[in-house]
Amino acid sequence: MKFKIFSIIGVVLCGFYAATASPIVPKEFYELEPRDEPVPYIFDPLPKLTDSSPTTRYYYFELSKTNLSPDGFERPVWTVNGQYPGPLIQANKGDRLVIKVINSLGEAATIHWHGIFQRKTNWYDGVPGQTQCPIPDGISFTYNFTLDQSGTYWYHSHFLAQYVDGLVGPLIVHDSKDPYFNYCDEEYLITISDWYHEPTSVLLPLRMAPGYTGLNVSHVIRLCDLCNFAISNYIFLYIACS
Ligand SMILES: *[C@@H]1O[C@H](CO)[C@@H](O)[C@H](O)[C@H]1NC(C)=O
Ligand SMILES: *[C@@H]1O[C@H](CO)[C@@H](O)[C@H](O)[C@H]1NC(C)=O
Ligand SMILES: [Cu+2]
Repeated sequence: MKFKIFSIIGVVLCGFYAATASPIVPKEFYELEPRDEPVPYIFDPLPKLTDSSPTTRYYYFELSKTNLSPDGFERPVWTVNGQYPGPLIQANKGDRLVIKVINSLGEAATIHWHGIFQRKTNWYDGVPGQTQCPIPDGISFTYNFTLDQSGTYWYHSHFLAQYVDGLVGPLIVHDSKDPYFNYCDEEYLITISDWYHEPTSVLLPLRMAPGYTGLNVSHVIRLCDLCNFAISNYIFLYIACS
């Protein structure tokens, strides 16, 4: 039986917040299971989750600016663990995620878990100036929340326009009751976003200026062009990270 599924996550425009709250230094630093090895997931099947659930899944995110060339043009990229897009987070519905974020960017940051309900853990939603103070440079902050939903999501910085500079990654929540669970051989994940050669310190003032009529998009990569190939018995998860 052949079929195709496109789980397309709608683009939600997240505002740019530049909150100036006082730094909060956590009382204790937790030692978490490191999960910082690069996981190749573009055009590789999604690694299968074998752990029994519900469980707590620990991740370690070090934010840093790293020179990368995602389209052949080298520029500083705002990364998680030196990777763009950021490392894959995979879990099952009902699991708890504990993600220790260490900010080594040289500037403040937060991570927002896009689409996650955060019921009863609103303070881990990662929106600076609304649900938390920005994580200052050199400081860590541990997010800790449960997943009572399933689907194809992503995470991104919610501070200034850092996610346009690369601070994004996929977040997949599986469901043991997924009706397509036994119908596909593999699942593939593709993230789609605009990409610029100029940092947002240049782009953002242009975007916010009166009379803005659109950026010069001659540098935008069209990753969608890569998605136009034959598939069968695969589930493709598309995440629009813009
Ligand atoms: C995460 O939150 C749960 C529930 O409040 C708590 O029991 C656990 O200790 C927390 N873990 C960390 C590492 O903060
Ligand atoms: C847009 O960028 C390209 C490449 O740098 C340049 O050749 C072109 O003149 C720019 N167009 C405008 C309207 O600025
Ligand atoms: Cu978002």
